[in-house]
Amino acid sequence: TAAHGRAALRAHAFDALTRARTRTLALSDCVEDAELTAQHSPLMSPLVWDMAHIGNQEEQWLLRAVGGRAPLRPEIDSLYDAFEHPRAERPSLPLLPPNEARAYLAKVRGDAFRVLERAQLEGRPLVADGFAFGMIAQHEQQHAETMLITHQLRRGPAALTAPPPPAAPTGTAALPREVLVPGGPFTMGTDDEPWALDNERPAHRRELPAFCIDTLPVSNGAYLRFIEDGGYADSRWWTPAGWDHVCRNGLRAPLFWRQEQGGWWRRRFGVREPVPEAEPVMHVSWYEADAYARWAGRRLPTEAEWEKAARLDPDTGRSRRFPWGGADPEPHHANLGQRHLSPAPVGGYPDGASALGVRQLMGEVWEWTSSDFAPYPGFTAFPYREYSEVFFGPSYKVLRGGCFGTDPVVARATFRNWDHPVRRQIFAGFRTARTPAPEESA
Ligand code: AVJ
Ligand code: FE
Repeated sequence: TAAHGRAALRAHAFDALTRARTRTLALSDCVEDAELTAQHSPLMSPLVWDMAHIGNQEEQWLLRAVGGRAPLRPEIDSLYDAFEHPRAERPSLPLLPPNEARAYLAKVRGDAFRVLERAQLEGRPLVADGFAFGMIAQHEQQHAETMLITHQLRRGPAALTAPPPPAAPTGTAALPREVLVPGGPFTMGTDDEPWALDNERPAHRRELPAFCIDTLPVSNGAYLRFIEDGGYADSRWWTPAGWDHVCRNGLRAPLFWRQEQGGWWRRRFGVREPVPEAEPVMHVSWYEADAYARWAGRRLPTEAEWEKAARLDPDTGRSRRFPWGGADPEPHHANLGQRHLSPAPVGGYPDGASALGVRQLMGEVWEWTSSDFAPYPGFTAFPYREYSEVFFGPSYKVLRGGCFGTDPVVARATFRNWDHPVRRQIFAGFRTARTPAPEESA
């Protein structure tokens, strides 16, 4: 019945919001207050800014827009407006101190649950299917991932712990290096995923020529061969902008890597360790991913190619919700949700492979694509232009698939992330692709 459906939707929204809050508080409570107000990198906000910004977005959408309530603290809105203050400047703002940020989060959440209890969850698009509640759960989880990035940039002893991800099953060395995706149309984007955000809509047909895509993400070991072959010193592999960037900044390895004692080491969440060769490479910019692909005689996949490889079921011609099918992500499908603090070795999670046999598309590392962030045909901004629309254009490249720190409420095969091509602090890696010769795809 409709009432039963609404009760299930309410419970689903309640769970998504509650899981997000548990994570936000865990990422805040594991360090001293002085570390919450400190700026660990000019690229990031102080953690205490993310905390109150999460509460402020929730207040604006769930209490004011859905609940029709008056502002609780209108004087703080501008402090937490991401467009008014760049990240580097946020530590010098009169931010709510940690105890006030926590109290504000708790007050807003209590009221939001009362709004959720009464909301009709049908009718106007903002509340239909619980969209606003799902959007705010996704917003909080996206900021929790941002806070996880801040933790990675922070110096000092480890504050986070988690068990290591599972080892890859035996036999991964025998997997084909790449998968041939047949030419033809597929459905990109979605109309019927209730909590999909504006930039994932509408569903539309895309016609793509045949292409080959890596079965697995590029590993640290493979990337080391690019470094050792002098890849960072050879302008042939780089776009002009990428070469300029590498030279100006003296880049010679992924962020957080150091060459010491005859080998490569990395710092990860406060722990120094040898670079594990079997893990997907991470903390590389788009420029580095693009250069590696050219050195390897290949290229990055386009965003449409990535989604087709992830979603196409060749038996039905239809696009799946997830690489493995229609089922919501479970721990055996993908390394998502910060259950672990690193990606799993390449070749893992066979249960999460796509119909065409491509592995680890969801979770592990965000994957750079060659595509600029652009609207789909028929795009309409909803519910606010500042979520996606103001970022469309050549300054941002699309990333797909989510990483080990992405919550399942965000990780959809249609979800689109984007960032500047120089960014390396995000948990991003890549896989490569190529266009086959005509006789290969016949
Ligand atoms: C989609 C991850 C690029 O963090 O800038 C958070 C998500 N938008 N608050 C970001 C977002 C507004 C966004 N990304
Ligand atoms: Fe935000």
